[in-house]
Amino acid sequence: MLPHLRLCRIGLFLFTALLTRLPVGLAAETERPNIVLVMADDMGWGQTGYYNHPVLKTPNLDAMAANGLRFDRFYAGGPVCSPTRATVLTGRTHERTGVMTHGYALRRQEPTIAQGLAKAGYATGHFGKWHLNGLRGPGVPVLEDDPHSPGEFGFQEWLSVTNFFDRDPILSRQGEFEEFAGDSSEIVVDEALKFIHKNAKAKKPFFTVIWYGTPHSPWRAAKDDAAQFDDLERNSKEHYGELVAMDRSIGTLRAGLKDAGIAENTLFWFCSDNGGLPRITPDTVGGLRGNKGSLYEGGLRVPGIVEWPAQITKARVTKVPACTMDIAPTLVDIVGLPSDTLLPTLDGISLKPMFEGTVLSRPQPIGFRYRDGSALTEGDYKILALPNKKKTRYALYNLKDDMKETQDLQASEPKVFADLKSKLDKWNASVDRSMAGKDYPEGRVDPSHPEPRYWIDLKAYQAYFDAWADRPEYKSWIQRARKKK
Ligand SMILES: [Ca+2]
Repeated sequence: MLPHLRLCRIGLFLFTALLTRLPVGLAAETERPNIVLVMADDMGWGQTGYYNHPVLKTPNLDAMAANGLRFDRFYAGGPVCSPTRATVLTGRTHERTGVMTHGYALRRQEPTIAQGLAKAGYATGHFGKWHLNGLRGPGVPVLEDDPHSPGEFGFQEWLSVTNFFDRDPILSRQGEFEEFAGDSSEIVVDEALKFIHKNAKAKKPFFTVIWYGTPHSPWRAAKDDAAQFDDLERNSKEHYGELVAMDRSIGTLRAGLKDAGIAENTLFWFCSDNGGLPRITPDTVGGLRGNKGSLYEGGLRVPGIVEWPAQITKARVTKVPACTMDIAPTLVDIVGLPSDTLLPTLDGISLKPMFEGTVLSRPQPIGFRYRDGSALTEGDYKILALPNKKKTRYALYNLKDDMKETQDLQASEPKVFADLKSKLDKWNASVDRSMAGKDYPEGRVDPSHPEPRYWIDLKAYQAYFDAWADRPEYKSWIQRARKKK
């Protein structure tokens, strides 16, 4: 048995402190918070100023961390992008939701937190990369009648693109295509702020989701943003330049919330969708093992910060593991949504007690699955089960002593290994049941659920080939599609 469950008992001192603060707490409880979820695309754990990155400065993320709760062990639900996006919206590990890897559509049978919040009277908006509609290839504007658009999953307003996007993108405003100029992060933040200000003025609580296209390839930064990285090779220079703009847009967003007078009771949650990229220098993952696509820490561990001045009144850093599956259950708890808002088989837990500072450890493990491999972390330990030819190769690491996962402890700590292996087996069996559709009222997966496709194969997008033939992000794809015909 692992010593993982240690709830901190609130002492008399803390209790008194809470009582004296009651009026503030009560007000915050009766006034539902605004919610802003912001996610980077491929930003690694090491790529922040607060972890002393050797070349990148992130003054705005640093300020956010210095005013909120910083997670030092925050995990993306999957080691690549669509999977993690599915976990954010459902509170479930991605294979339960049908999102096996990038470019898979989220099953329409999955209830989302956006639907729950919309039903409870929140204004809901999605801005940026979507990648839950089953389309592969560089991001194109989402079609109005796409059965897997953000609108179909609870977002009343959306300005969205199917996948990664860069400078001067075309985005889709609920099906209307609009061309923009400038850095992609700054564009989506400016548009999200219009939505935020409109709802703040109307005194309507809002749920704003901003999913950046940065620092995913292609890497094209503004000259001024990239200039400070002149010593780096081209890709790294542009990659880091994009992160400078992204961090600036975080500053714009925080200032925008303050200007609207709503920063105090807005829960602002920042994270990345998977670990950092290889072949970028300096290192993106802060020395962890593995990169995007891996179940080692470098593929899963990402920056994570929650700022919510009304509830998180004292800045804190926590080493308690948390993950993107926790986001939806936390919001259900905080807003007081009905218990059937999400499916009952969840992988995430509410982190609300953590915001209140009363939790010192996580009451249940976190599991991960990707491409025939799986992993599970509980407390300081992590077990991995990775495919090795036709067998499974296991490993056990103590992340507290060995953050880089170099010392396999399965022989020296057989009890811990056996305990975690049995928990991993049980969790894997549960995910298998969900994959087969057993969590749905119908007891099976809707047979019309699509397989991933490339957008160049869709007639609706082929109509734009002439108009888009010279755009740098689509040029080679359109040429290839025309050759195939
Ligand atoms: Ca990504």
